[in-house]
Formats: sequence, C-alpha cells, structure tokens
Amino acid sequence: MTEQKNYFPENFLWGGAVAANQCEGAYLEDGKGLSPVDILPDVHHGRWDALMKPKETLNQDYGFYPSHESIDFYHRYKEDIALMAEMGFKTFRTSICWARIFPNGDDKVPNEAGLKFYDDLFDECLKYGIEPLVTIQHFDTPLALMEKYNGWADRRLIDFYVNYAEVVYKRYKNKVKYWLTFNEINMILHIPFFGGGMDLTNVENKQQVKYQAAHHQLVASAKATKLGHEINPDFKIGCMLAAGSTYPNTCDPKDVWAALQADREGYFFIDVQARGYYPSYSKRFFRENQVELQIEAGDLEVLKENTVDFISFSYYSSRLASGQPKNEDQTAGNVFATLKNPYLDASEWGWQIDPLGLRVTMNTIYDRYQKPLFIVENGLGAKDVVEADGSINDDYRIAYHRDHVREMNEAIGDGVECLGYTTWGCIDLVSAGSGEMDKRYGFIYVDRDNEGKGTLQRSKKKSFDWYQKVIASNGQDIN
Ligand code: BGP
Repeated sequence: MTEQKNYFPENFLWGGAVAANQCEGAYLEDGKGLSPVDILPDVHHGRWDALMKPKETLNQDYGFYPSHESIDFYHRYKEDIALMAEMGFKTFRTSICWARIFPNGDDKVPNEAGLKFYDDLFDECLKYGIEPLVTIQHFDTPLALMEKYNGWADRRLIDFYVNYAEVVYKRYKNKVKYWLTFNEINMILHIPFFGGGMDLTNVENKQQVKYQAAHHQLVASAKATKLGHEINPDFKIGCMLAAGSTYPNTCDPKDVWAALQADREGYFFIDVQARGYYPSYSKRFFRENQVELQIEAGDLEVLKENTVDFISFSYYSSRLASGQPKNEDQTAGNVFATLKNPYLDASEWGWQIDPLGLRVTMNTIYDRYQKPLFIVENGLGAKDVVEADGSINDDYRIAYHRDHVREMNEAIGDGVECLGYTTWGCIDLVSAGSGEMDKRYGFIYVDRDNEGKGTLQRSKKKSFDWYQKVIASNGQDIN
C-alpha cells in the first residue's frame, strides 16, 4: 500500500457526536418537558407515520418509547466521557435538550436542574481536555411549542429560541467555545416535526409553511450568532447541513440539471447562513411554488450582518438524481431516498457508502463558501455481534471510517480548511430515523436491544482501539 501524505493540521479536532434526544433518556427527570422524540415509537410500530402526523400520535399509546430511557446517558455520562477520553477525543459533540432548560419552550424562567446537568457534563469533558461542541437545537423543539404554536411555523418561536440561546451562552460561556445553531437545518423540509416541531397534516400549501418556518429559523440562527459573538467574542458559531453531493444519473443534461437542483435544496439554507442573503435562484422557486415569505423589517439586515464562522455538516453518502420523470430504482438514505448508484455498496439499511463522495462534498462546499468546514457526523449504522468472549469485531465499521478519513485527508490536501471530525454515534444510541438500537454506530457498545431490554453496560468494540490509534497519530496511522 502506498504511503499517504498526512495533511491533518496539528490542532485537528478528532472526536465523536451524539444528540441529547437520542442518548440521554431520563425523559421527564429534573423538570424536563416533552421533546418530539418522546412521543414516537420505533420503526416497527409506525415511527414514520407518527413522525408525519404528530398530533394524532399524541393520543396513541405505543407501549414502548425508545427515547424514554435510551442509553441512559443522563446518569452514565461520566463513564461514557471517560471512555471517550481513553480514545483520545479532542472534542465531543452533543446537544442541549431545549425542554430541559425551558420545559414548555416559552417559560419565563429557566429550569435550574436542567442547566446544572449540562454544567456537570461540560465540566466532565473539560476535565479530560475535551472541547465540547454544542448543538443548540437537534430535532428538539419542545413538544409544547407544537401544541401551542405549531412550532416554527409561528414567528414567535424566534424570540423563544433566542432567549434560550442567550441563557445557555451566558451559562456556559467559559466552558463551550464551539456552537451549532440548528442540526441539519435543511431537514425541516423533509421531517418538519423533528426539524421544526410542526404538524403539517392539514396544511394545504406545505411549501409555504415549510419555507416560512425556515425563514424563522434562519433569522433565529442569525440573531443567535450575533448574540453569541457579543456574549463571548471567542465563540465560534456554525451552521449545520445534512450534506452529500448529488451526482447526475448519466451525462444527460437533464440529469445534470436535476442533480444541481437537488443540491440547491440544501445549499439554499447555507447560502443564507454563510453569505447572508437569499440566493437568486430562490426567487423563481418561491414564485413557482406559491411561496410568499413574510419578511419583517430588519430581518434581511440581521441575516446579512451575522453570517456563521464555519460550516458544519453530516455526511453519510452521496446522492444520485435523474431528470427522468419516473425512475424507480431507489434506495434509502439519510431521511430521504435516492437513486441507486451501481458503483456503490450499501449498509444493511440501504445507505450507500461513498468515501470519495466525502472529498467531493468537502471540496464543493469549500469552493462555494470559502469558510472553514467541520464534519460533525459520519458513520455506519450496522448490526453488531457480541462474541462468546464479549468481543465485538466490527471490521466493517473500521473500514468505513478508514476510507472516509483517507478521503478527508485528501480534501484537506486539496486546500480545504477543516476544523475537525466527529463520528456519528460514537457510543451506540437510538436511531433518529428508525428508533432502533440495532442500528449501531458506536465504538462503544451499549447492551440494550430494540425492545429496551439489556443491562445498559458499556463495552469496547474493536473499532475503539482503531480510532484511538488514529487520533494518537493525528490521522497518520489508519490501517
Ligand atoms: C442525522 C441526524 C442524527 C443521526 C443520523 C443517523 O440525520 O442528525 O441525529 O441520527 O442522521 O441517522 P439514523 O439515526 O436515522 O441512522
């Protein structure tokens, strides 16, 4: 094998990522209010239907809710952070659960017990020299805000969010430097309940409501960016995109055009957050889809003056688009399906595996914005087997990460500035899309199954040692 040149900068932030709603559990403890995920069953009991019709879901009893206990990170985080420190993590990405701080979202006074939990969690990270990377909103708009306002469809959410952001910025201003305003902000178009705490079941012009809600989030994100920089000028505040470049199915110009359009659907958000204004192509899109944005005085200035410091994104795979009206050969992907790419293998869940696509995606985003990138999610959801001696030989996961780290290194060599890499689900957690535990991403195994059975005991997979070696060598030793 040829020696690869190592382009990782010395201060590169290696680490892992989780989200409060998928790992904490303790869903009503210490004054927490309900989060969207708390009313959802797993995929085998109608999770997707429930996700799309949350108001109906409220009146159902599914018997088992994976998020209620999850992996009990709320009580076991010390042990988990110690394991991450053992791997050599430089950073740990998690999110703050909004409903722990403001149980109803619009409360006047924050919940001290919730604030205290994150104080302790961040202290625990800092004890090991691990830099917390904090998402303010990861699929976690308090459920009460859906019931009262239909979530982000209502402009008042901007103030509730900015108030929440102010409280956490001030509280953790000496503990947290890296912030993300919204996880996968483009997901509001695809999973409006997770992305925006909204139920669109009876909405006629769904595009209108989705893009209006998106405008509210974009304004909220810009206002929070402004505020964060005022509270601590050292803060680095980023946006977050569910990324993955779209390839044309063939060299038919129709396919090329379809791919460009598909990518613009996501870049639309980052164009606003990184450049500070709505992209020119959005005007035609709005016109042709009967979208009329209600923009208030001052909104456009706030967007213009408060662009993000860096661009973070999740990358699981590239996508494939066709200009043909019907093309049936689809496979699953991160939330939305894509055409099957015959050159790629796929995970057990049908997500295609394309390491070179990460290099393509990094270069494309960097070319477009010229701001530092941060890869904050990348990983393989797979079923693991625990051998009789307790070992878990997840060579497939090692291969996945090795190939992606190699391409990330190449992209940095291409001139892309990249601050760090946090693998998704560094410890096994509940899947956002399926609610399963079986879809594991971790280097740390958690003994819990799809029905919520298991001891919750943690153990190291083979990939644990591999990642430890990668970090220790700053990406040089990936074999
Ligand atoms: C992203 C989310 C994460 C995470 C990941 C993997 O969309 O930001 O929360 O869950 O996808 O998806 P899944 O859990 O469905 O496998």
